[in-house]
Amino acid sequence: MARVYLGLGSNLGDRLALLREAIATLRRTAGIEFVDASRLYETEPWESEPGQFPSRRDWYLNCAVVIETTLSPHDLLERLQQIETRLGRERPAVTPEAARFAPRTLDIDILFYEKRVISVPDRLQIPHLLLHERAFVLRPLAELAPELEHPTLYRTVRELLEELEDEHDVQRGDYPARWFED
Ligand code: A4P
Ligand code: MG
Repeated sequence: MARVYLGLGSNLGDRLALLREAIATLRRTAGIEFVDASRLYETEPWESEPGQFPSRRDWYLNCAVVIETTLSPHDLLERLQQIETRLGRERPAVTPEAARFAPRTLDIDILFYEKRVISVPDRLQIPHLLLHERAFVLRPLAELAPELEHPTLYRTVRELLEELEDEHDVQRGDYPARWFED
């Protein structure tokens, strides 16, 4: 079994229901064992200028999740993309850059897969290429794995968070700690 950290985000529709459904689906997926999830965070869209979207309606709900899996990194990515699609992510056929930052119902990124370093450009990069620049990833991740060391930056999640310069607002949401349980 490999220990894997995921980043989940949603900024469209019933974000809480989507994230709960994502966890429920992970729990049912063969080859995946759900271990734990962080609290939920209300986060300012990272692609915007800090303060550009004062309305919380445009913000993301983000969390980090830890799973154990027997799936290979590529098989896991495929499975996670199926979950994204099933939970109704809209992928508008516009330019790749616009599609990248379009509102999405659900986005699941693989942050860490054990200590593996994988680089298949445009297909699979592990650790996730931007995780160390993003408070919306590091804040929830630090709840689950503060001492986890980034395999190429040689900094723990806690250190990355301490050294982070990300002006985007990240606030712990007003949800129960065990929001993902019935
Ligand atoms: N891919 C490569 N490596 C990975 C990986 N480690 N995990 C490839 C998952 N996917 C990976 O992803 C695009 C391609 O990345 C996939 O085909 C896969 O082969 P995608 O999920 O189709 O598209 P995306 O999510 O729009 O792209 P990406 O790169 O995940 O976008 P970002 O940069 O993560 O943008 N602001 C806040 N506050 N909170 C958010 O959650 N999310 C985004 C998504 C932007 N701003 C945000 C948030
Ligand atoms: Mg993604």
